[in-house]
Amino acid sequence: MQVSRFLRNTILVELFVPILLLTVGIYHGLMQVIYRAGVIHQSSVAKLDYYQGLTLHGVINAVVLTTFFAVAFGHATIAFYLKKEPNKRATALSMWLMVIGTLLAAAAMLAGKASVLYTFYPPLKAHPAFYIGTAMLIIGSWVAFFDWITIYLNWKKENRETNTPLAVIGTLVNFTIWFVCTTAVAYEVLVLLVPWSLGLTPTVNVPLARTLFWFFGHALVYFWLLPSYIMFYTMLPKLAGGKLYSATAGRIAFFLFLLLSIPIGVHHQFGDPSIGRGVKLSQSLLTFGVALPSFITAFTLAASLEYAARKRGAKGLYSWIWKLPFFRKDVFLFGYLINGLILFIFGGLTGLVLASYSLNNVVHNTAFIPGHFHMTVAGPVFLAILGMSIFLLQQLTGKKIFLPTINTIVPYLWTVGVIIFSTGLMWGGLMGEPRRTNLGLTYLNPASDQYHPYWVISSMLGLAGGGIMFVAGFLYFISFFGTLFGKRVAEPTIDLPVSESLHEEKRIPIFDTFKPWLAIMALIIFLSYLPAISDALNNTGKKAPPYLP
Ligand code: HAS
Ligand code: CU
Repeated sequence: MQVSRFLRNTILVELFVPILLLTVGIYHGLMQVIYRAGVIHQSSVAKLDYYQGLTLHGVINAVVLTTFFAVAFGHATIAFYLKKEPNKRATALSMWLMVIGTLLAAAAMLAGKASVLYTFYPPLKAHPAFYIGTAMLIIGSWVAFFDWITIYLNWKKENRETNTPLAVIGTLVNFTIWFVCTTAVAYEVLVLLVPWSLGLTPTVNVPLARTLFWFFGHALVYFWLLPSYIMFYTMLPKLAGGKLYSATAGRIAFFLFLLLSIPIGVHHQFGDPSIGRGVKLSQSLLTFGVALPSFITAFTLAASLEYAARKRGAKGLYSWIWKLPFFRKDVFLFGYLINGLILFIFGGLTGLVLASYSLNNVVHNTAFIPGHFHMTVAGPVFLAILGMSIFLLQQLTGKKIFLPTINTIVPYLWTVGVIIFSTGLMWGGLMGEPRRTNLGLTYLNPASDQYHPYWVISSMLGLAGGGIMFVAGFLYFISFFGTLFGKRVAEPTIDLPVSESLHEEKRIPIFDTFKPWLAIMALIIFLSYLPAISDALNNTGKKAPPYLP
């Protein structure tokens, strides 16, 4: 499908800016494993310290890249499926807010004035530019969303009896979750943190800030995940050469995410003394509930992949797997998506360990947590972002993929790296290895009185896996930038792969409307968060003085 030059350029900028910054983010990933394993203690290249590097790593990779990509991919999906282009002014405003906000936050981090990690828990305090920049990035993404709502409503008026395309349902569900959850972090930032950072208020209610952060922070992980789910449902079966087993299953999964993504943030606060046990237990149970749409997805996709393989003539109970197009360069996106899914089996299962209120105690705040989340956010999320970014780049510029063999093996290399890396971190975590700690300076430093040799092997595994991930990332950059600066060979287009549904998809009105789902969503959030916020307001303890890193 042809799209206007304006939309093409906007999407390209929204892919280019975060991928360029990602070079910094991935470099700091490598420095993390090097510091943690105690190989070197201070970066001799950029003179950045451990927490400054960890903040850049987390904010760039997990917040900037994911938000820019969700907006760019949203533009592509809405335009492709609804055949309507977004409003020029809103789209330009959205892009500039995101770009300028990111530059502000990046300047604060690079200047060493915002080494507060991506969770910016007070009493860690950052320069106001960090908070204001992040807020602008978020508001920019809202502007794009508001415009898509108008496009959707107009489309629906003209197509009352047509089922809204699954990818559009996914995009609108995702940005609704995003809009609701970011209002809490906007309150935290604008009402609590910015005045405090400017010196206008002397203290901050730390339990309230943390509770508002996690109201946002857990839903954030599904905001990262849902663009990948859209690709899994609407593209993967087609790329595999088959059909989607059930599109209705996809609709159910997206609406369940709408209901359950937000009211479970307290599972990140099982160790917070300010929140009562009843809230923790109920949100632990709801967390098991949110695994349901992922289980639905796992079974639907496995059935779709098996169908594709059998269509290609595969036989046998399990051997059909080898008929899938793992290393075919023309469907390289398949490799990115399938590797993400394989990692997500382990990422999801470790999430269920963490969701258990009692088991969580064993590993809370240990290296087990980054072990878990590198198999989720650095698995299905990151691989889908990389794959789709180079896919869209190729189509929107009409250029040929640079070094296509390299591009095809990147996701496999990355996956091997993540498996080794996460195994090291989770093993260490089970032995009490802390997260967010410069082990090389402390516990793994033989000269220190904190020396703790148990964690030598686990952090060395982390180093080996992290090194492989770095190489895969580096190869990706060669392929991405090589494609960007290559020669044009075709007309620019957007042609997303579209999976047909295996069973004829009848329109079921309840799965083609938002209103009742939004009402239930509001009710569950209200019931689960009213007691959490009330606890946070009432059990503040002593107000903490600001701590400047
Ligand atoms: Fe998590 C902490 C629980 C999913 C990210 N999580 C984190 C943090 C991050 C994160 C970043 O309850 C750390 C935050 C921090 O800095 O403190 N998580 C869960 C649960 C799920 C889950 C229950 N997490 C994610 C996703 C993330 C993510 C997705 C990013 C995108 N997580 C927790 C908890 C904590 C936590 C606690 C707090 C821990 C603490 O103490 O601080 C569930 O949504 C997971 C459900 C998933 C499944 C897997 C389904 C499998 C699929 C693959 C199928 C494969 C196929 C391929 C078909 C049940 C869909 C077949 C292959 C062939 C070859 C044929
Ligand atoms: Cu969570």
